[in-house]
Amino acid sequence: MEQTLSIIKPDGVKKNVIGEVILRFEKAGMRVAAIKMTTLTRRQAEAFYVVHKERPFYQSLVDFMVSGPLVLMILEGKDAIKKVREIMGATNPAEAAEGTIRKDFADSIEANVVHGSDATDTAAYETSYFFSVFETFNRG
Ligand code: IDP
Ligand code: MG
Repeated sequence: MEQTLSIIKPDGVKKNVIGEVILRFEKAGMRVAAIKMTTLTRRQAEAFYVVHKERPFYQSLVDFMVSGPLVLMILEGKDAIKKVREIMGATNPAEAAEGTIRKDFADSIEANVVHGSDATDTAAYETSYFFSVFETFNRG
C-alpha cells in the first residue's frame, strides 16, 4: 500500500465536484486515509510549490491556491502515486486523456482541479506537510 497527497483545488471546490473527484479515486481502488477542507495561507502555498519558485506562473499559481477553500486528502492504495496521477490526467487539460478529471473539469493549465504527488519522496513530504499521524488512518 502506498500513500499520496491529493488536493481538490479551489476551482474544483467552486465547481462543486468534490464528490465526483473522490468517486473517481475510490472507483479506481483508492481509499481516503485523511481528509480536510481548509484554506491555505500564502506562506503555506508558496512553500508547497517552492520547486516552481523561478517559473513565470509562480505568483499566479500561489494567488490561485489561496483564492478559496480546497480539500486536502491522503489517498491510499496499490501504486497510489502513479494511479492518482493517471486518473488526474495531464497538467494541461488540453493534453489530458479522455475520461480523466482534468479533461472533464479543468478550465486551464493553472486552474486544473486536482493535485497529486509525483514521486515517493514528494508524497512523503506532502502528506506530512498537511496531516499529522493522528489525522491519518491506514485503510488497507
Ligand atoms: P502537476 O500538477 O501536473 O504535477 P506541475 O508542473 O507540478 O504540474 O505544476 C504545478 C501546478 O502549477 C499545476 O498543476 C498548475 O496548477 C500550475 N501550472 C503548471 N504549469 C503552468 C503553466 O504553464 N501556467 C500556469 N500554471 C501552471
Ligand atoms: Mg507537480
